[in-house]
Amino acid sequence: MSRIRLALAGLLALTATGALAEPAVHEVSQHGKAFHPDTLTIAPGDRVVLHNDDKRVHNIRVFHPKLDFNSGKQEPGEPVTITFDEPGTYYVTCGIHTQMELKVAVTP
Ligand SMILES: [Cu+2]
Repeated sequence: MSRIRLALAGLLALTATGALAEPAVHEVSQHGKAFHPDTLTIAPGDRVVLHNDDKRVHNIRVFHPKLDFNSGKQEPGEPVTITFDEPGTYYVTCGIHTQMELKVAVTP
């Protein structure tokens, strides 16, 4: 069997055992001008959904070489979804309430 065939067979086996899992969705609430929870450890490709459970507008920001994100105005009740594709440590903040911080560790 060629090397390519072996690699393909390995990939199919991984898929069959579920090792290549579907991306997970992580829910985060914003209330009291804070993220709850305020730290997450996730896998590459996972999504984080940030819910504005405050009665005020937020503005979700991520400043990172691999992810430059700006939600614009996030109204109360409005969810914002961020997909983290690349491993690394990211800090999600609010452009209005700069003391807000959510640490997201993306580890393979
Ligand atoms: Cu805010």
